[in-house]
Amino acid sequence: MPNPLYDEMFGAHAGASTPFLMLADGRVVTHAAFLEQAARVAGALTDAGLKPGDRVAAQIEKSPEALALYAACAQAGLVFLPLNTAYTADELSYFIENSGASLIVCDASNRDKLEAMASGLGANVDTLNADGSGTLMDRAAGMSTSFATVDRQGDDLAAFLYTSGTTGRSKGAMLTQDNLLSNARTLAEEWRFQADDVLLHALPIFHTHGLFVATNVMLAAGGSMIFLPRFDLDQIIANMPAATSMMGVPTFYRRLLGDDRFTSDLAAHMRLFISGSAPLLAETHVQFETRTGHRILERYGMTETNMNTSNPYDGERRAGTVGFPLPGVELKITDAETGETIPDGEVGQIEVRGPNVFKGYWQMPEKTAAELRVDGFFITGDLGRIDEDGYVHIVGRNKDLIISGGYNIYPKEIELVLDDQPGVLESAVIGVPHPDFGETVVGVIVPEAGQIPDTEAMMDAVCQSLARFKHPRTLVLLDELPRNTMSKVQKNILRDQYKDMFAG
Ligand code: MLC
Ligand code: AMP
Repeated sequence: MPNPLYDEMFGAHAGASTPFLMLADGRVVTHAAFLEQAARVAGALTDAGLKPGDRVAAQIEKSPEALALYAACAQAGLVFLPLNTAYTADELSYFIENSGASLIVCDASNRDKLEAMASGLGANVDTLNADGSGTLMDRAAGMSTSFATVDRQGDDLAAFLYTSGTTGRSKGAMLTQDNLLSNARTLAEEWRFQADDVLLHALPIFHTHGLFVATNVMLAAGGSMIFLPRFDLDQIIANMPAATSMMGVPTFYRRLLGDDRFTSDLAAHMRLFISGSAPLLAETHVQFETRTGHRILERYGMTETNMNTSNPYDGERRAGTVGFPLPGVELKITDAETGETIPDGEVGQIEVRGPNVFKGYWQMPEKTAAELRVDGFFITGDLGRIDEDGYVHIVGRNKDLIISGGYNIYPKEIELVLDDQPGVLESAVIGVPHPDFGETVVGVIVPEAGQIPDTEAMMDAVCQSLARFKHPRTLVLLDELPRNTMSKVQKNILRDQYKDMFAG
């Protein structure tokens, strides 16, 4: 019996002495060594009593061992649940409780905090540190380098990724083996990745982009990755000569353009630059081409669907568009009220269907039903149109979402914290343009009558509850929020009012 994800992405490279990960310190991890490590970790996980279908939550730094944990989960039939390293204890406790994770893997520095939380939730804790040390690897060291791969079907769950929502409650997107596999195969082919490709990988590996797009595509192609712990300009520039390709969020490309060392000579040998997770300004696209002669290939996706569209590898990569639906992916623009498809050229909500689309939200049938139609179309919450040549343009969002440096931030989560603070009548959190992050967070506070809320104390409360990237860059006080005749807060007016606050 097979395990499609493990067999095709990982098992296919068993015994291969080809390079898989090239690390900043010069070490090279071959495919074979990586898979032996993963088998040991799979042994340690099952030895601890984990059964197929159990969830393994991981809040760990990027390292080869962290990636081996993902491979080990695939091999042992466990559901991998990676978590942003910036999440606070408050945020984590929700994910762990909601997912019913049996094991939490964390950095040793967080062990005490997580153990206290885990014991109440019936989960165990193991550690895995940035340098590859920790209790998980200690136990793995005593295991065999071969592990009997657990049988799985394509429809079985491979991963949960939590995504916030407009109500402020995060939802666990259930991704199947087929979701991940179908997208990896398609993207490797569409973007012409081969075994001799070397991807410059500076993205985090706890989200779709760094894990399922970048890593899975390289696994599907049998190529290698220069695996950097984070985006650092010096490291990117130093390593680019050894790479053939790079994937990044628009902030990566804006930062590269802001550095004089990033020249056409440095980029001349590169085969491909890919951007996604947030809108790439047409201006950045043009500046990049002027500087390097390369046209960035922009694609569009999301946690629930993996990748949906891409500009063409051959043919015109059109600035300000996200290209065409990928092979096997259907995309339509619909009227938000009626759900009917509207004519090309008109703006409506983007809906997608295909093997890439997730199975639903974990234990949230109403939310699943609200976004995933019975006919399989997923309502993305993005607004777009299809131009006369078939290119998809994303023109806005039907969801109250801010994207800062490629990270999603749902205003409701921050508003709930702000509204709770003394002296606050209500708040509205908005995204405004930011030269580095694309958008950044501004909190607008309406004080209770006669009160002057302590904004410093408010920021402390936000720090306590929410990850750093969600923190408002600034809080402004206003007598009242603009509302329409239905009493709905008009955030567009606020966004317009504060749009130049951080303009570059
Ligand atoms: C870091 N900070 C951020 C931030 N990243 N604040 C807002 N938005 C962000 N994205 C905080 C830091 O904690 C720091 O806090 C301060 O801002 C300045 O940090 P920095 O040193 O400038 O940031 P840096 O560490 O360089 O990180 C920026 C970044 C990083 C853009 C490199 O955020 C990043 O790697 N983003 C990629 C996100 C991603 O992979 N998204 C994919 C989601 S999947 P302090 O305390 O120092 O002030 C998806 C689907 C799809 O969306 O289609 O792909
Ligand atoms: P996430 O929920 O983190 O997966 O983020 C997905 C969202 O990011 C999408 O719904 C879009 O709003 C946005 N997104 C991803 N890629 C692009 C892109 N190329 N252009 C514009 N928005 C994008």
